[in-house]
Amino acid sequence: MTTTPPSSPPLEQTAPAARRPSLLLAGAAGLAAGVLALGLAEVIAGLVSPSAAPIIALGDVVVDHVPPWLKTFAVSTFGTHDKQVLLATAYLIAALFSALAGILAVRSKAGTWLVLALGAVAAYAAASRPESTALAALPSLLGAGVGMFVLQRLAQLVRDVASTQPRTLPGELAGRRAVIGLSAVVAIGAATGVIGDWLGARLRGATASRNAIKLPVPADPAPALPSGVNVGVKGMEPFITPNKDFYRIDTALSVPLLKAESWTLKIHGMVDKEVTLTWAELLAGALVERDLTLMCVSNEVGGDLTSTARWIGMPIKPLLERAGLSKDADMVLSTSSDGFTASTPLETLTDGRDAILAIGMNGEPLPLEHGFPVRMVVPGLYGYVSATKWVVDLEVTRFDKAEGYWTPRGWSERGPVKTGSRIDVPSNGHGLKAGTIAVAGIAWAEHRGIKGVQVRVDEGEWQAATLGAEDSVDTWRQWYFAWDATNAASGKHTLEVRATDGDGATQTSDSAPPAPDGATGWHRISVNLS
Ligand SMILES: Nc1nc2c(c(=O)[nH]1)N[C@H]1C(S)=C(S)[C@@H](COP(=O)(O)O)O[C@H]1N2
Ligand SMILES: [Mo]
Repeated sequence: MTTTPPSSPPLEQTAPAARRPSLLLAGAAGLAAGVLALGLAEVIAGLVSPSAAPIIALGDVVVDHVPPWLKTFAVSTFGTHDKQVLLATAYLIAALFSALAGILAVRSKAGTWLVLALGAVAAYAAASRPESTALAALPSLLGAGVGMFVLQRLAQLVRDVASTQPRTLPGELAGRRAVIGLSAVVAIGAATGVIGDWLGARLRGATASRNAIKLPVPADPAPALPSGVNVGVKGMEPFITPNKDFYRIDTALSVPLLKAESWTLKIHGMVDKEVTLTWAELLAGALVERDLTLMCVSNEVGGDLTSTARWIGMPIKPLLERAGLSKDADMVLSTSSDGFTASTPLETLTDGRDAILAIGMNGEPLPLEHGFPVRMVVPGLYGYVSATKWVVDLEVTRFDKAEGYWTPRGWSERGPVKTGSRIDVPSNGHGLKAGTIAVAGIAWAEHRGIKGVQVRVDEGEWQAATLGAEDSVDTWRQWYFAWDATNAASGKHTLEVRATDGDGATQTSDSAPPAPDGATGWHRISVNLS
């Protein structure tokens, strides 16, 4: 490597123009500034509110405004991973914008203006969330400010690399230095973001609050599970779903982090007097323990958006009675700390079924992502109109005065669970040996119970399956059918299932999609015999 004394410039440098700054380096500079800005914003969001982080805030706006068909598409395509897909897409878009800002910044002021504009949009999105204060704008604004400053510096670095001024470092060395500098900025930014997330969770103290809780012994405990609720067929899910396997559906891109000690629930609206319930009062109340199955309205025929847990909670009915219900009220609008709402028919909260404010799930305080510290569970209704997690407010109102989150998005204002059934074993498309084949699955008709399940092979006669023991009318029920396929021809065979509920009504064969009020149709699988 040679450095040339200024007195005798090499030939090519006598040409007037400096080299054009490298696009790649400029893009990388933008990316580095972007990572740092977002990382810093994450830290500040950790202090202010996790949902105030720019990507989360923008993502939440998207979640709230996606057209119903896209939401349905996302859930059916990505299942419960729709959130991860949305966040990954958001980060990808942020990366593209950052690179663009870098490329612009090397040439003009436009790059820094772009960062400011993005920051302002994110700040606005964060501040306009239902639960937000103006403070929520801070992470995006400070992130953008630092991003602009760093971007200017990095853009200068890129221009330096490109310049062929004799006194500067030779291009190659400067290039290497730039790469090291950019990598350092990216590393610092990423580390800041991770630390920010961790710090935020710690400061909020939700986990510490949860760990400190000792669940009270319920005044009205659930009886032991009847033996035989599990039919004991290999491949079946357990009757009670472990918390870690319990399906999760919600609109929250960042899990609300509440502390039990500071939780309150306000009951107001069409009542004689407002009631505010505290955590201490809830714990000291007469709690019940119940096994209840939860079901998502988005569940497709054959889908897995349903689980069962043993819940501990406070019955909602006495609470409403304490507040004094107006005769004209017909709905309770429950609201979560992050602004989600559900419209629950008042009669389902007062007709004696086990509608509860749950605090315990399978012997533990509610997991953070399942609504810690308190959620609603109402037997017989899909989750979107009843199972509000992180619940903080109950407004007694009317269906003609208010609506829940999903109603204007194309879902029915009321959502009683439809009778359904599913074949879990064998799995669809499975290859099997001729012989006696164990067919098993679940059936549900929450709050009506299951009276019978039938199976048919290759559209033949319907045959009765053997039911597992019933836990309660509010839980799913397993079933089992021994298919004598000893003499069945080899090749493809279909299996179908249908359930009859406690009122004697048999599941309809009509196929309907989940929207607007729950999928219908018989679950059908095929298997290959050899
Ligand atoms: N705060 C809040 N609660 C919510 C939701 C939500 O988006 N936000 N989704 C509801 C829906 S659609 C369902 S199916 C259930 C799912 O509860 P889980 O995640 O504990 O299974 O929660 C309900 N409660
Ligand atoms: Mo749902």
